[in-house]
Amino acid sequence: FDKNNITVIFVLGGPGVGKGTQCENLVKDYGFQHLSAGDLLRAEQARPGSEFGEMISTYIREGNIVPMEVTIKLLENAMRETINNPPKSVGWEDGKGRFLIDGFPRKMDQAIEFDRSTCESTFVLFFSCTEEVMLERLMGRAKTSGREDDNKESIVKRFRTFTETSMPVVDYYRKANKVVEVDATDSIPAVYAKVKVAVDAALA
Ligand code: UP5
Ligand code: MG
Repeated sequence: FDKNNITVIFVLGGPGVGKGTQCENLVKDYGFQHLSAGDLLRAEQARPGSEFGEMISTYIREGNIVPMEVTIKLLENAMRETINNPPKSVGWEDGKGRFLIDGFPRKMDQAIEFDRSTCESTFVLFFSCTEEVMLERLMGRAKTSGREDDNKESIVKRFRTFTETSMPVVDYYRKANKVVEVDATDSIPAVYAKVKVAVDAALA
């Protein structure tokens, strides 16, 4: 596909900070196609006959980052599929398109490879709050999510991977002046109000 017609926003932040929740809001108002790397990996894991199923399951339970070849291929396939069958929503007129890539890139090798070979992001929306707040949100969601990694043991590992492996990616984009940081401690609507200001500025 033609990178010049595509707007990509990376949505980053710790486990349970609210990336998926805020992306849903943005989809409604701005017509973004929302691609969560974690959701794509979980779908691949559940796909009958997938050669990666077991491997993905182990990585996710341990809070580790799945090798980038798998994740990048899933993202590219999903992007291509959307571009070939574009939604009839704002932002998708005249062959143009816009994506929110949620929870990716979360390791330096992924960031460099995706920027080089797939597409660069317009900016990075980075949500921050304390681990205490994230833990509370994840334990709340655990009651209904059915996610294999929504348990105390996996959550602690996810926090560590985020700090050690994913924060360097945020810092890398910060140096490139691409990061818009939004404090995600407030209520969902209050956070979204700040997100809208950031996105309006970026798309202007
Ligand atoms: N909630 C949300 N916002 C709130 C607010 N402002 N106030 C009060 N409550 C709020 O939200 C979590 C919960 O909090 C929900 O119940 C929500 O209602 C509430 P959600 O929007 O789901 O948070 P999100 O940040 O999306 O949390 P998620 O658990 O999805 O983040 P992770 O980054 O941990 O998970 P992800 O699915 O991205 O990745 C999972 C795993 O996949 C990784 O650990 C890794 O093993 C693997 N992975 C890779 O290997 N490579 C990748 O590139 C990506 C993932
Ligand atoms: Mg999510």
